[in-house]
Amino acid sequence: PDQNSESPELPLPGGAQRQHAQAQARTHKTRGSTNLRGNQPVQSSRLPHRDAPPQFSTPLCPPVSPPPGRGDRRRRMAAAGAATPVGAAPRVGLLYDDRMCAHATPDGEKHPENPERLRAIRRKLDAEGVASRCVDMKAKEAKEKYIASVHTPNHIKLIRDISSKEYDYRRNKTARKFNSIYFNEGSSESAFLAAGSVIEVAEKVAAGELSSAIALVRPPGHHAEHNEPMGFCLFNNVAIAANYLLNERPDLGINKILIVDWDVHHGNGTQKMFYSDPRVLFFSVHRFDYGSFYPCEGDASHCFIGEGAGEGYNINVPWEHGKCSDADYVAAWDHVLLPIAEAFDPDIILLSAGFDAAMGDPLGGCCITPDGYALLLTKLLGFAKGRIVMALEGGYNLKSIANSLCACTKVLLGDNFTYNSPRMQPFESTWRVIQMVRDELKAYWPVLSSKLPDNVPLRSAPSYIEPYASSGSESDVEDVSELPDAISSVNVTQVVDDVLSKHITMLKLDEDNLATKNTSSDSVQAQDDGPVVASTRIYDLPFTWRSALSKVYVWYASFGSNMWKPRFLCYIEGGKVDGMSISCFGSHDTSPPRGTMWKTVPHRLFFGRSSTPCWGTGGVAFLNPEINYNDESYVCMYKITLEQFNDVLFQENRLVKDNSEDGKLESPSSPLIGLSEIESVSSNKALHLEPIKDSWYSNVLHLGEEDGLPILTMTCPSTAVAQHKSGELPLAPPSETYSATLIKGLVEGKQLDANEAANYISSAAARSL
Ligand code: Q9C
Ligand code: ZN
Repeated sequence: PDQNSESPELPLPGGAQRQHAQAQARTHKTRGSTNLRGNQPVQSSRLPHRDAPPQFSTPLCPPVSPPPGRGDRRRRMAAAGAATPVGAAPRVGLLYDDRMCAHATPDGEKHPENPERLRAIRRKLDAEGVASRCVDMKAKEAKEKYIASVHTPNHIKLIRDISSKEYDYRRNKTARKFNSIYFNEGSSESAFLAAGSVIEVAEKVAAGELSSAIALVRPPGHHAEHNEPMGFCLFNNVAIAANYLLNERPDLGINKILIVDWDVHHGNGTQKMFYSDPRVLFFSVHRFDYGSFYPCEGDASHCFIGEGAGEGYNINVPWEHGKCSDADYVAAWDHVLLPIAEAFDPDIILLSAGFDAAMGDPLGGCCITPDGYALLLTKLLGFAKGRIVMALEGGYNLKSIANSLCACTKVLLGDNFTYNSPRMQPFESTWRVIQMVRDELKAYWPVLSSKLPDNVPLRSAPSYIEPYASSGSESDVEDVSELPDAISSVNVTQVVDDVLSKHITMLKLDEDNLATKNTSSDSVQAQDDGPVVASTRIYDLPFTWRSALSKVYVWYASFGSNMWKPRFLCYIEGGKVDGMSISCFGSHDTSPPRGTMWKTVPHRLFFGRSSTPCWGTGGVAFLNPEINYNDESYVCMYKITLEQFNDVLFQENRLVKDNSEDGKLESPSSPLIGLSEIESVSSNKALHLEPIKDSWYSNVLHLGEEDGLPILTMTCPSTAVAQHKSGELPLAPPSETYSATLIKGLVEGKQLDANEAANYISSAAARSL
């Protein structure tokens, strides 16, 4: 049947999924002859065409197929020769250990990666009576020699010593040298326990003593690199366990490991550790947002497929934006992960189980439901005789992680479940991403060469990335004349095509560069740096986020000197105007605003700080981030791209540097406001930018919407307002020249006459906060 006509319908009772399981068991039994590498992907051509729907279940939305019930699963596992005897309940290891709660912020500062995460999960598993059905396990510290298979001696020494007394004075300073890392007196022990715990459960599952297992560990691991902690991760727990099985325990017969990383962030550390290792197939599905989502590295893109013997064994599914749901993940499973897993035929699956793609997560911005996680996990149980080891990575909404993990535990315990979450469609972008990934990998996994179903119902991208399409409602916009023609007909597909075609150009460029590098006489340097890694820097990130954000429009609302357009244009075009003592660098994209518009907002305007390099002595304008309906402040709004908004934000916060050596400008390599930040500022109204928390304008406010685009401004955080109130920070009237600039803005913008404008400024300067 045409699977498209099937898709909107309810689960086929016992249908596709069971077929899948049976096919699974068959192929496991029949697979015997392997070629040289033992796991050559080409094998898959002999297998049933697993990715051709409907046989391979859902073409798009989740639950065309219910997961198998208890009985089905036992039968399947028995057929596949699973450790669990027929009729016996699966033995599921559950490792929880309070000692991993010792790692916490040094001064009790709030942090999403905190000890409550483990406790919340444990409470839920207890309350649901799920924990008592599992095999209780305790943590063991990892031996250094095992950690040494993925980390440098220096790194191990740092993590071992960081909690010692000798570090008391420089612990915080050391933490600041790394990206998104904190340490306290408990960090060392927790880190060694987390790594040891995953080893412990993986060994038991590999040995068949357990059917599957869950290690509730923290700190998480998948961002940790060879020689540095990163992204809340100290040791790469999953990578250490994988190496332990492969290198230390040949007796257990684990020769091929599938690592599935469904944390919302890219598993950059894990990817690197197995990049040229064909024994480990690494699959990561994550938000990429064209390179603007943490960790903001190009190697999260789909072009990073591994190298040398490991070519084809690294798979990235990089989402283009947030709001991805069960449907998107199921599509990635059905059309990328499962067909490859089938061909790879792992001996065990290690799951980097972050739950920050869960609905309600404060960092992830996606919306996987607990049922969604259960379904994804169920689909994995068909491989490796059900030997799955889950290791916690991220996940920051306590309720979401507890519910999701509970649903997963029940799946491992063999409980029957029916998918009950609302059915959604995958995004258009999901289909495109999946196709890109398949194209990139089909040479290695022929099963991916088949055509994806067409005419599937698809959701269009979330509105915050819908580029501006001229709507005809521009009567309010004053300078429509400035609208370049080019922008009027842009659509999402266009945006993506642009990014991709440029991307392809970059690829070619880079290959050329490499070729010249390798043959030129200065290849001496390349030797010094170790082997030239052909895969690095192919994806030019600054370029990528810029080209993506250059198609997204926002209204930037100015309330200070930027209200005078010639002064604002300095941030776009560079240069300076009357009253400014230093020049602006300008934006990367120097095209003028697509529109200008005035509004008043219910926030208090005040003047604080006592001088600036640009305007000299006197306070500068801030908007109190707190809403107060008794206040009315003028804002002049410019319709600019999100790329330009970031450039303005960089300049306002002095993040652009003049690199004196070559005279080149240096600005941050990743945006402060990417698509996910637009998302979070739109729902939370304000976003205090962590990376620049000590800068003056580190707080981005969402002041509403105009023609479907967010109105954003930048001001101080509310902590600074409190300091201004207490006198810790000065309130000061603006200098003559600065206030003259604001007045010119209000007058030339036809909001007030000169007198009114002067009054507006002086009364704002005179009022107390
Ligand atoms: N704009 C894990 O989920 N965020 N780590 C930094 C910078 C760091 C997440 C934000 C997120 C790390 C294991
Ligand atoms: Zn994460």
